[in-house]
Parts: sequence; C-alpha cells; structure tokens
Amino acid sequence: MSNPYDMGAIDIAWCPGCGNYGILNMVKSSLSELEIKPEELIMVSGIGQAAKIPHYLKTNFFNGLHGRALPAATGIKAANPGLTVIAESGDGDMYGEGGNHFIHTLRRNPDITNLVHNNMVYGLTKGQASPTSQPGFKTPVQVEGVSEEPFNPLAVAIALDAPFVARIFMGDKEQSKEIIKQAIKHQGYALVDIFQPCVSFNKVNTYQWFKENTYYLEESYDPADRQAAFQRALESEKIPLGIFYRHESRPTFESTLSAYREDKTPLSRRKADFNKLEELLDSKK
Ligand SMILES: Cc1ncc(C[n+]2csc(CCOP(=O)(O)OP(=O)(O)O)c2C)c(N)n1
Ligand code: SF4
Repeated sequence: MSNPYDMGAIDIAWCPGCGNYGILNMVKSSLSELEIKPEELIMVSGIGQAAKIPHYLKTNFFNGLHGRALPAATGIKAANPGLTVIAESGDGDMYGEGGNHFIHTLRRNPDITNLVHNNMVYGLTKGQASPTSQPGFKTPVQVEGVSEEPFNPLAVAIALDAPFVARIFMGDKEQSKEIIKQAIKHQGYALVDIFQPCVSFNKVNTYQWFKENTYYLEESYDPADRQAAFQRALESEKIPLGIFYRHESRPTFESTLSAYREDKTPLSRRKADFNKLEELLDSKK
C-alpha cells in the first residue's frame, strides 16, 4: 500500500547507512497507521541532519532556527489546536541549542510530540561532541575526550513531570514504531528520545553498540510510578528502552488559554477585531 507521506523519488542528503533513514520510515508508517492525514499534521524542526526530516515527508512543515523547534511548535498548536504537531530534531538541536526551550516546554505541556534523534554527536557540523556524548568520546574539538556529564533528557523530563517519557532504538523497528504511535496519540507533551547511529562521525555508539548496551524495561514495569521512572532514567551501565513515565493528569497548555474559554474556534481561524484591540489599548492608557 502506498504511504500518503511518500515524496516519491527525491534526493536525500543523509549518508548511506545513517540511522535517520530508519526513523523517517518509522515516522511515516506510524502516521499512516494512525490514519493521520498529511493536511492535518505539521512537522517542526530546527537545524541539523535530523532537522531535515520534515523535508522528506509530504506534509506541512516549519523549519526554524537552531534550537527553536519547540517554541514554534507550541505556538502552532496554540493557534491550531486541531492539528497534530510533531517537533522533531537532533539531540544538539533539542537539548543543546534548544535546551532552555526544552525545559520550559516540559513545564508548559503543549499537546505536541517531541521526537529527538539522539546520535550523541553533532552530525551536520562534522562531529563535535553534543550534550549527550558519552564521557571520553574523542572528536577533532574534544581531542582529549569529553569530560562533561552527559545531559539526561529523560531524568529532566520526569523531574518536570512530563506526561509521556520514552526512549527507543531505531534498530528495533516494530517496538519503536508502536511507542512512537502511543506518543503521537498521547494528549499532552510526549518525549521520545530515539537512539540513532551516525555512521560518519560517531564510531563508538554504533548499531552494534546500541544493541549491546540497551535492554527493554520488563513487562511488569509500571510507568505510572514516577520515582521508579526517575531511578530507571539514571541507569547508565546498560540503558533501558521503553515507556518510562506516563500519566494523564496535567492540563495541556492550549486548553488553559483564556482565548478558548468561551470560544473554541482556533485562533488561526478568527478574524482580527480592530475595534476590540483599540478598546483594549484605550483601556490601558
Ligand atoms: C545558533 C547556531 N549555532 C550553531 C550552529 C551550527 N550548527 C548547525 S547544526 C549543528 C549541530 C546539529 O546537531 P544535532 O542537533 O545533534 O543534529 P545532527 O546533525 O546530529 O542530526 C550546529 C552546532 C547554527 N546553525 N546556529
Ligand atoms: S553525518 Fe551522521 S547523522 Fe549526518 S547524515 Fe551522515 S551518518 Fe547521518
């Protein structure tokens, strides 16, 4: 069956063997299996190799500045609550340049899905360390190896009570696709950190490395238990995969906006009322 998101024969700028291809395929199949129409979706990204992903799906997209996918996605969802909004980019883009937006998006809880291609390196700019690079990782810039503690996106998200927090490996296609689908269906902010090998600039965290160093949370694991989720997010000897934390109890950002209290019409469909604006400005004089 043809996928409505297919672009046909196009040039894709990623290196042969890059993990981004697998993620692109998983996202396309998730969207078509959920029967989300391309016209009801918008993909938002920043800058980087992963951030090119919206160019390769036949849908709406907004390609912003480096690190600015999340505030743009939050604004788009607030103006068009009926759209499915996915913010998708690399670990550098979301956790490094966009780190402050990441924190405040967790606090706001817009109903968006945040897919982060985590290759533990800056791919586009040819292999500098990223916030998730492992200690000791050597690059042409970090010649003695990374000495900083890696950023732990899952622990930060759980600490800030994000309602859906998961980690997957792109090499495990079926399990990963099911988790992406659950994240898209989840009402509220959903983080899926996706392990993705960069075959050109990360020769340490390879397909084999991710296979050998990850395992799935056991079936008896309860994602409603926040303390357990936090503990599991801190594990680093072997890295757990799966849905770490999930709850439905926080209202979404857009549902709390006063603009929707009496009128549910999306802001994007309302006509500007300049008389009201004038009244408002006059009332502040
Ligand atoms: C403000 C700003 N700083 C730095 C850059 C240079 N730059 C472009 S992409 C990138 C890193 C992208 O890394 P990541 O988000 O991990 O994506 P990847 O390319 O690995 O998929 C950097 C530092 C930029 N474009 N803008
Ligand atoms: S540099 Fe790395 S992340 Fe970028 S396309 Fe090549 S393999 Fe993929």
